[in-house]
This record gives sequence, structure tokens and C-alpha cells, in this order.
Amino acid sequence: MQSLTHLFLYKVYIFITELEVVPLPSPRERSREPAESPGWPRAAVRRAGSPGSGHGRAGRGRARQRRARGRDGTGRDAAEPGAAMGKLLAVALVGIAAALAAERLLAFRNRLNASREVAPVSLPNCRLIKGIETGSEDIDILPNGLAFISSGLKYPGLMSFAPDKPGEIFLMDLNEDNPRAVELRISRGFDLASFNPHGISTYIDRDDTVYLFVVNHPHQKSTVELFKFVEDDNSLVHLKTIRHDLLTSVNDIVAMGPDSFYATNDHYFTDFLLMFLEMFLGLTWSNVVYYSPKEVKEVASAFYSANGINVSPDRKYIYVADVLDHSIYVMEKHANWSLTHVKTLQLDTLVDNLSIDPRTGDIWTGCHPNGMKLFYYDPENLPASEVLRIQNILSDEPVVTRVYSDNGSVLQGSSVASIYEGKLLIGTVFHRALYCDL
Ligand SMILES: [Ca+2]
Ligand SMILES: [Ca+2]
Repeated sequence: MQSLTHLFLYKVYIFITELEVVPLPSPRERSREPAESPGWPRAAVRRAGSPGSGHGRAGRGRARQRRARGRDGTGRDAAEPGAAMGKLLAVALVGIAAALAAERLLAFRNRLNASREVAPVSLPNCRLIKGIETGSEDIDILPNGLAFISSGLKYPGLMSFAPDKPGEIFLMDLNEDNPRAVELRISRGFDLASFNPHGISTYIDRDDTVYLFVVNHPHQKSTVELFKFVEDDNSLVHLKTIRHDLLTSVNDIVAMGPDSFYATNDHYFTDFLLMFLEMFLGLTWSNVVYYSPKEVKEVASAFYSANGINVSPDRKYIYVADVLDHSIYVMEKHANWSLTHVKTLQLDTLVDNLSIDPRTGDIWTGCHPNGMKLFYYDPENLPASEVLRIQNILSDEPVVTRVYSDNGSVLQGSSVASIYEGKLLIGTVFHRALYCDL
């Protein structure tokens, strides 16, 4: 909390220091320049560099010239009452800004669920997966029990235990008694050094080809990498990199075909400070985009931060987690790929990725009970983990069950939970992965 307050105060300080009192020219000044001593009859407070303020550095130069014209030969201010008025206005504006900022800070803390602590819920026979130490942000399990795991995410503002190591995709065969995580080999022709995998999704084509879609953040950009999975070889063949102006800050995807998908943009901005400001101010500028080689369009908008996305087993509904709204949106999918809002399920936790039980249609989700602990990592106050199961989300009374919860002593920052044959695999943003019996 202390570091957040410091960051906030720093931003208020920067905001205030960049405010500039720019005098408006007097009628006399406007009519015949240069004026001898026009004084400062009125003052306008503008954001330095903002449109209309004279465009940054050049504008500041002109402002200085105007001030110089406002002084008489002795260097004294020609109109001190005007200057005092300007200062009063500036102080008033700073006061208003501080009050608004305090209100925003409170709302921001609520969106992060900053005061929530979790009571533990345990499961039998849980064990940490050997070899996964630096995250397992997303997991997708094929109907035959092969689980893909994305690992090693580096995301602005979030912890990473191996910031200089490229990310990896692991495979686990959940049919084995003691499944191991095996790193998949990735074909050449792809820049592995900058591989930074985030959300993933699989698609099985009619000819049984398995495609793996991976959200990637090379050099803090967003791309979607399309791979073909070669099981005999434990490898991924890179097919193509998808970039688009509408895919700017992608968090997760759900495949709709061999080269089409829905994607969530978790923020409007991509610059870290602007992302922070977007979250802090509570802007709802995050969206969902449909992508195919023929058409790319926004299909849902006005999220605080759209995160996990998945599809119902009958493929009629798309589920979207809004992590900062603590909710899951149910959207109906139409023939032209547009989405319409059906309902919203409100929860008391920051919902990350969504997995679907193909048999029952239940939603399984990895959640962050307290986002403050996730964003401001403190080894003395670890980010917790929480897994929810949501049954009958389309009914009037969906059933929400807390299946697993831990204060971070075992598992930190759970982001995904997927099931297969009575087993639960839980992944995390930057920590380990846990495998439990249900
Ligand atoms: Ca996913
Ligand atoms: Ca996610």
C-alpha cells in the first residue's frame, strides 16, 4: 500500500509540476503586438503540451516570451493582482484535483479488492509440478488429456522470477499417474529469444490437426503466434505471426477456427504509465476483438480490463472475465461473429482465465482474491490463490463454489484452473503450478 501511495503522490506531483500558467493576451495585445505593458488581465491553466497549449517545448518558449512582455523595464510585475488571481485559481484547481484523486484512489483500491484476505480451502493429494518455477499463466487441455501450459510471462508491473529468460510452452499428459511437464520444442524461423507467452487456446481441425494459438508479447508488443502441434515429436511448428492495429494489449484468446479467434485487450493503452493511469482512473476502455484473415472488428467494449475468454461447449456463448470488475460476462455469439450481452455474474475476486468443463459446461477460473498483493509483490505478504467453479451460469441461480484457496504459502497468484478426469491443474502468473485430486 505504501508503494502505491508513493507512486500516486509522484503522479500528482508530476501532474502539478507540468501545469503551466499561460496568460491570455489582452485585447490590446491581440490588436497590436508588441504591447508595452499589457498586464495579465486573465489567466488560463492548461496542461503543458496539450492541444491548444502551443505544442510542448515551442509553446513553453512562447509562454516565456509573453511573460517577458508582461514585465516593465524594472523587471517588476506590472499587474500583481492578476498574478495573485492566477495563483489562487491554480491552488483551487490543485485542491479539486487532490479531492478527485483521493476518490479515485479509494475506487482503485476497491477494484483491486485491496482489503480481502482468504480463508484456506484445501484439496487432497496436491503436488507442485516439477520444472515449472516461473509461471503457468494459461492452461488448455485437449479432450485426450494433453495439457498445454504457457510459462515465463513478463508483464509490465508484475513480478517475474526469471526476467531475462525467454518463455516456454510445456506439455503434460494427464493420463499418466505422475505426469511430468515437458518443454515443447519450437521450430526455427521464430524469434525464441523474445518469446513472452501469455493466454493460449487450442483448436482441433476436421482432419484432427491440433493448432495452438499463443498470445505473445515480444518487446512489450502484442502478437498472436499460430503453431501446429506435432505430438510424435513433442514440438510446435510455427505457422504465422498475427499482428493487427486492433490487437494492441492482448491478454487471452479463444480459437474459433484454424486461423480465427476472439481476443481480449486488457487495456486501451500499451505504455506502462498510461496503463496504470487507465486502471487508476477506472476507465472502461478495454474490449474484445474478433479476428479472421478476412475481417477484424471490435465485438464488445466498455470493460475495465477484459482478461480470460472462452466458449461454451455448444459454442453459442462467449464468456469474458473482467478482472477489475470481479465479474464474468456472458455474451451470445451470432452468425456474423458479433456478440450481444446476455448477463453478468458478479463475484468477489479478480477473475483471470476461464476454462470450461466440456462435459458439464461448468466454468473453472483461477482468481486473485487481492489484486493489491499481486501488483505490489511483497515476499512478506504474498499474493493468494483462489479457484472457483461456476455451475449453470445461464440459469437464474448459478452456483459458485470455492474449490481451492491458499494464502500464497503454497501457490502464489493463481490465474487459471482446468480439470481433466477428476484432477485439477492450477496455473499462476509468475509462480508454480499445482496438480490436485478433486
Ligand atoms: Ca485461454
Ligand atoms: Ca489472463
